[in-house]
Amino acid sequence: MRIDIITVVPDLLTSPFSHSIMKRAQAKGLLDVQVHNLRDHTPYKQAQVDDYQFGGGAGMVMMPEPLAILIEKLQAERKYDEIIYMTPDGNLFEQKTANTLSLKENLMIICGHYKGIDDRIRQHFVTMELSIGDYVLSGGELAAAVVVDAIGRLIPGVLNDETSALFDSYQDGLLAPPVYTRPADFRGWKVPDVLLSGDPKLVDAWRHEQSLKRTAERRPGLLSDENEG
Ligand code: 6GU
Repeated sequence: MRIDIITVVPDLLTSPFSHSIMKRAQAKGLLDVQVHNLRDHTPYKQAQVDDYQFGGGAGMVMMPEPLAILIEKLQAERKYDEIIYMTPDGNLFEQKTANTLSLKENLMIICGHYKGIDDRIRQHFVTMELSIGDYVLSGGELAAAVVVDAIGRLIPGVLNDETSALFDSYQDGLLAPPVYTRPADFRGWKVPDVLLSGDPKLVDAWRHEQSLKRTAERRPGLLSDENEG
């Protein structure tokens, strides 16, 4: 999968993809993340990419021209399955969104800054708008990093058995069970006996029961069809 990210703060997007699973996904050739500095593509003087908003009001708006130039340059190179705009008023990004997007070939992600991007770009280029939650970030970059990480680890071949996504919280609609490692007795705090039993059936049953218990306690809405809201 190839993901092109458009931003005015490319530095915010270097480290998130340079470690751990994202690093391995790229090393294996399964994921190619390209970060583009919008300022390198603006036709305006002094690398200008934003301007005052029509109608007045505080805050700058990202101008349509630099975005259109860069989007069309990329579109001329390959066909994009989705052109995603990261925005707090977008659709909530959930595991099922990540699952769907992980099967795509080419994604473009636009990170907004300031008051956001000129609405004509949203109307004429953007095909999907995503928010990562009900709070406001200074820009779309951290949200884009979250989305790319969540998608990237689901690309077939990225995770091995040990890191399998099958056991993730949310993947089956339940929260993950508690986990333990050595020592079996730490300061007198013991690991549940069943995990030391060596009986995989018992262990599976215990984990499932713990998942249900945690989900009921912490996120009861996940157990019903309705959203928790
Ligand atoms: Cl995608 N962008 C910004 N600026 N804030 C957010 C967000 C996105 N998702 C939640 N808050």
